[in-house]
Amino acid sequence: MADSSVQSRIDPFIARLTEALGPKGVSIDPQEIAPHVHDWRGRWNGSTPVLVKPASTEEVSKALALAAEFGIAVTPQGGNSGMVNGGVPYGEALISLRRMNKVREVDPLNDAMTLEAGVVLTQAQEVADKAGRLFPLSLGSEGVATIGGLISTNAGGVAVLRYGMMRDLVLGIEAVLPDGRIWNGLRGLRKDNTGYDLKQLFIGAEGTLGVVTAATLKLFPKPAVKETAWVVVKSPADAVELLARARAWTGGAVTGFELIPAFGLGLVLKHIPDTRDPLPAVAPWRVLIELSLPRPEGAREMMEGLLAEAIEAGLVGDAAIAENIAQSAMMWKIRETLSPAEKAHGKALKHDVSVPVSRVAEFMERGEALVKRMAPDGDLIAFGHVGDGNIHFNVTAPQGRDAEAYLEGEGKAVTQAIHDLITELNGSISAEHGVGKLKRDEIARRKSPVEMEMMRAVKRALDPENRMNPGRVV
Ligand code: 2HG
Ligand code: ZN
Repeated sequence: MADSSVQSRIDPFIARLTEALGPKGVSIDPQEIAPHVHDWRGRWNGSTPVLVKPASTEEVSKALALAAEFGIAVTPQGGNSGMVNGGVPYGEALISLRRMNKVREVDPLNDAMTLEAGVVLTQAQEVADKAGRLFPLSLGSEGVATIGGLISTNAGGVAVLRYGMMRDLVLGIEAVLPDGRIWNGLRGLRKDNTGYDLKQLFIGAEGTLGVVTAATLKLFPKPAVKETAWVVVKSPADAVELLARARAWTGGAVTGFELIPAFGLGLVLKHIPDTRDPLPAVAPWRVLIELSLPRPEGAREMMEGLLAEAIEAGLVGDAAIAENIAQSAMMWKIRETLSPAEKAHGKALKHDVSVPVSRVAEFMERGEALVKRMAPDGDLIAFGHVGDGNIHFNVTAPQGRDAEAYLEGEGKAVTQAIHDLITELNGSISAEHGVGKLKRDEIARRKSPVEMEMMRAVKRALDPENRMNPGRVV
């Protein structure tokens, strides 16, 4: 985007955009643009000549058709809460979908709702709730993350164990192709075997194939009651064993099962206001368990029985069951603020990895030994979705060192060693957060040539000019 021929096309492009979308739909105001061109963790700073703010699918279509006409590359953006440098523009025109925030339809009998891309996740949860249903996706940034971004990154979060990733929650999508054509694939069908499932291509594509403008999402019965427990365990191996027992004991009612290290808990208590340890203990790990049940009767007894049996079996040292919503909210707050607490502690090498659940314990043991050897002065903060085999295995730069230099320099060898271990264990080096610019080279190195060639073929077929979020994913 830096070459002068692009520069000369930008001004007429912006003029035509403004004609097509009106002044509300286009901004070149540096102040308005500023929050869109760096990420929330402050690691990446980009730039854009223009912020496009369409209010409808037709406006997205017009904007992309003009971008095609003028040969301008485009970066789509939702809530800008991504983790892999996927939504920050580097000279591309930036399309923010936030003004597209309408609820198009709620269909309780079909357990479905159709929302525009800019609807924020907490709003989506509320829409479902008002209809007497549950939209189960739940994650730390739910107050800012948008449906379009969550689809484009195939978001995960803390309920994947029971309800799956975003990919599993989408029945249909509407998307605008790089040339401006609109594809209305908003089908609310559970069964549709009419060829390739094209919506799945756009889910997790990080805006590299087109712009997702709306989606039909699955709804679920609203649980009548949730039981939350804070459980002290001595090892990830015991946590995994506890999960298997919890699932069997409750007949599949486990909706949350999150691993929290004592060190991370300490960071939360230190950096996040109004937090309190639910059950002070010396053991190195905690597990947050949530059960969701259709009826209150017997719910508490179910959790108590599970924990009593696990204590008896030596898997659990101690446990506290939340007595009320405030207590369970505190437990969840600790879990959800691990990431910001880690950020307050210092910049970290982020490893969003997964292995089969049966290999989590081995990964944790070998990974910990590796960090002790290669980064003895860094802090390991390993936490997260143990029930999905997905651990955020983060390592901070050693105290007193220039963190950025470490992350860009010798820290890279630590990442390589962790990724080698993950590869050996048949895992993924990006379980949840996606690829972006951050892991683009890494997936190209680690996926087989045939897999990369299929991905590139899809990209070429839909975006032959490579104008959609170029330099991300493939
Ligand atoms: C979480 O599970 C998020 O809290 C963020 O995916 C993880 O900061 C991280 O590494
Ligand atoms: Zn996560």
